[in-house]
Amino acid sequence: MRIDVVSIFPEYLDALRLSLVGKAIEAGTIDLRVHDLRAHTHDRHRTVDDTPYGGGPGMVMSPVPWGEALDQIRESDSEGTPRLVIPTPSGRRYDQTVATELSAHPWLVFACGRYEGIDSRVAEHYAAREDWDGVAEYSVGDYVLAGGEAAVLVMVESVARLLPGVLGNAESAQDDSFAAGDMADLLEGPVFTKPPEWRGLGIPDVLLSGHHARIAEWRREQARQRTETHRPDLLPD
Ligand code: JDN
Repeated sequence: MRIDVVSIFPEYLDALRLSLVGKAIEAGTIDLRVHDLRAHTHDRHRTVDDTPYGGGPGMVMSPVPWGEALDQIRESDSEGTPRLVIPTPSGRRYDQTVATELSAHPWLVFACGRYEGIDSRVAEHYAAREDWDGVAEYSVGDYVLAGGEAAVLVMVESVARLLPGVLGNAESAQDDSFAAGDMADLLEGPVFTKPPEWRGLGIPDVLLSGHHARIAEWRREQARQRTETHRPDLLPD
């Protein structure tokens, strides 16, 4: 999968070169290319923002450098068709279903906004371009960030771990909270490892019993209780 990210803080995306996503890059599973939006400005101050039409607080990102940056990315490969992904608090909620959808695309381009966001004509333009595979706007949660970079870290990591060969067997994506499978739609319950006693706290007897069916049933009940406490919206009435 090819992933391009455009930002005025390209160093913010350096974290993607660590750990799991970093290994996927080194293995060639992900081709990550990070671009500085300011490379597509032409004035002395490398300006990327301007005042909002209609008035109001803050500044809006100009469509001009965005158009240049995105067109240059598009022109770097005459074969594929990129999908444009824009993090924004006004987008569709990003969840595991969206991550799975994105993981099926061979080429994603993430546009990181700052300030009050990117001039809306950018999304409108690339949605109408036949040489692009559409545009999607996502919110990673009901809170407001200062820009799209942290949201892109979330989205790229959640997509990367779904790609074939990225996760080892030991850390299968199948039984995570929010993934499909036996514990579908339940949060994960508590987990334990050695030592068997730590600061006066032991391990639930059932986990030491060796009764696999009872362990599975206990875990299911713990998951249900955890979900009832933290995410009752996920349980059926
Ligand atoms: O997801 B966010 O809270 C978010 C905030 C901003 C953004 C993109 C995403 N661009 C400017 C603020």
